[in-house]
Amino acid sequence: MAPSETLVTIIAPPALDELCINTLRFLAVDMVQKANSGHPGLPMGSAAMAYALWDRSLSYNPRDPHWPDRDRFILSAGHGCALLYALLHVTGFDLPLEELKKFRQWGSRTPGHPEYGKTPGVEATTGPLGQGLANGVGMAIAEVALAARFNRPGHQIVDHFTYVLVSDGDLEEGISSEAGSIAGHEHLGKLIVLYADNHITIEGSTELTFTEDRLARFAAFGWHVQRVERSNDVETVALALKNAREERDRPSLIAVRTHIGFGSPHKQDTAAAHGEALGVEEVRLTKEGMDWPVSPSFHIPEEALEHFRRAVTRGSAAQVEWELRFRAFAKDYPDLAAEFHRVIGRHLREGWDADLPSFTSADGPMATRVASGKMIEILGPRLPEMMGGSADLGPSTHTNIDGAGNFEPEDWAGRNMHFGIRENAMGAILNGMALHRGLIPYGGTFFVFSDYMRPPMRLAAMNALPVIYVFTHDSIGMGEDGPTHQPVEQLVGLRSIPGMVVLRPADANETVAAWRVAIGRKQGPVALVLTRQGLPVFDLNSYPAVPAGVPLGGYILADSPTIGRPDIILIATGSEVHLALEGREQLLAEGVNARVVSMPSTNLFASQSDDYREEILPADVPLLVIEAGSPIGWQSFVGPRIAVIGIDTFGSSAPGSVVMKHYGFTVENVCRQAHRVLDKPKEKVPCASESPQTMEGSF
Ligand SMILES: Cc1ncc(C[n+]2csc(CCOP(=O)(O)OP(=O)(O)O)c2C)c(N)n1
Repeated sequence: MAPSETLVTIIAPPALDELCINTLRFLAVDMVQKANSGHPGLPMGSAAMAYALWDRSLSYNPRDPHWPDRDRFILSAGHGCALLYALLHVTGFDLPLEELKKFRQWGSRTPGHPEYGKTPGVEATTGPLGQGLANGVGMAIAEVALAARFNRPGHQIVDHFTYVLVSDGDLEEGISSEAGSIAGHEHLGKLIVLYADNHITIEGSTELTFTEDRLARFAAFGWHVQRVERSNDVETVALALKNAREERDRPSLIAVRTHIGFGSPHKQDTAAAHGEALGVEEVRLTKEGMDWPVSPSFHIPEEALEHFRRAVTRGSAAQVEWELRFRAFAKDYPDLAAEFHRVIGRHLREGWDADLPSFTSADGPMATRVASGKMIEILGPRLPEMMGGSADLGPSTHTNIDGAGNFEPEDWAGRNMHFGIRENAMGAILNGMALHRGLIPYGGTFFVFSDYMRPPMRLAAMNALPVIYVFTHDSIGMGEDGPTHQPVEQLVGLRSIPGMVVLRPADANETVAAWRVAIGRKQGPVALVLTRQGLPVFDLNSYPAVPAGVPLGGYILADSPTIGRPDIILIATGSEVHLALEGREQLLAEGVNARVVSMPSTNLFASQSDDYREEILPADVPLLVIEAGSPIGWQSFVGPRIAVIGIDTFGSSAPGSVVMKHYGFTVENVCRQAHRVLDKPKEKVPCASESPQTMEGSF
């Protein structure tokens, strides 16, 4: 284990540096005070190290926050966002002082935690502690992957650092170990993490809960670690940053002994500096104690502003220098340069979806996970920006791109990622890769373990990030592993995330169409929910509606137009669509005209026009939903009568077909429930169910 270096100097910060640092501190103090809400402590304590980074290391252009080769900076401790907003304002980003005065107010560009897309210069939405650190790992992975793909001898067009500022909370969260372990393993030397080691969290001292040697922990992950004893010692922080930049073989963690609420006579080094404004009197005392004018608030000394604003010329020069380098690169490698622009702009290659396979019944039975694997094999070579893998379940999730190599320290050009059994970090790393741009990231695991990566999936949806999840073993139908591995409530859980598109295809051809939707969706994540077990394949001759129907979320798979309006509509998703088709046959034989609607994505269906939805599900026709998952959520499909054959308990360990049968997923039960729906008087649909697995009622 590498010992940590402790850097101590005795140089007092020069007056200008101090002025700049205090400008950041008091802007943050005033923002929180005016809003009477927020966290002043971290900004006050970390202003000096943030200043050292932004003034001495970070390469960025306030006038073009999206310049591709800028350094990335993520404030993982998002609750300290007043510091970030202050930095963005003074350095010249499009964030006027007025916005700082509207901190945490309706419609402002200064929300309570940094939100990607809302504030120029904010690289990631942060707030859920630990996620930002793992986003940084994802960005650093994207950087080396793109460098491996595009850089050529004499042409370094991808060459930037990723910086993250973390707090105790970030490092306490388990995801920091998952992400730290991957970063160390992958030797991500251009990832540099500043740690605000202030010994305080909300409940008090870190002595309460957090006493391990953090630097030793990260050293054990393979990181280069340094300690800076005095937070206000800009030169020493700058030196530590320089050391970190020179260390190319290992990611760096720099623990800086900061003091929460620095300068506040009654709140420094206490949890009281956390989560609430200092108070008018304490603000006054703090400003007086640091020779700062008590009023007006939001004071920015001219010399400080002038110094900060040099970032604009410095940043423009850095960008121009890069553009010149890019021009030289484009001259020598025009195709590669065009390709770089294409992937950074998230444009898909012309013809990427030409001649996608159509499977026939002779190919079946085929699990949708297998069909998905075939699609990844086909799309991988067509879209070299596809990069992903699995949380140690590759052979099951079929997420490998054959011949694309493994992403590993010896070969960062490899596109098959091995995330290890680290779902939470996998999700956040995928987000970081998507935020960086230049890649289409995807990650797989068993559907039930999507619960372990729900926090980053939620953020992917919030940030409209094009991340693709490949979730297999999608229901109790996966069988023997039993209830711990059999998802029940995951479908409704994912569908309930705003902006998440969940697609549960019913066969190989729906899977092809689902992948087409997933790749084509440039704004927002897509979860593909796939079977372990083999399923029959819909011949496109018999079911021509499949390719056009899947993108609409729900469509008529089988109908009897000659018989006229259906008596009942069977809505099913995934493997249960086949059961619905069998049930329909049986019902027809019994004189009931049933329509089968395949509904691979309720989210996509819900976004169709009223007319289309009415065409598929006429309001006056009873519905029977068949889905091996929680029935919750289907109430939005309001019909005169609706019943759901679903699951409102956990699964059981047994072969999949046996479990399905015992839980009511049989033709007999489909027909029985259909008759019950039809036989009921319109107004009275009882909520009682005969078996715990079958829920029905009028929603
Ligand atoms: C995952 C998660 N859990 C809980 C919180 C609520 N929370 C906000 S800040 C914080 C802890 C603050 O302590 P620290 O991380 O050391 O920050 P500092 O005291 O330096 O401001 C907590 C628990 C959160 N933001 N994210």
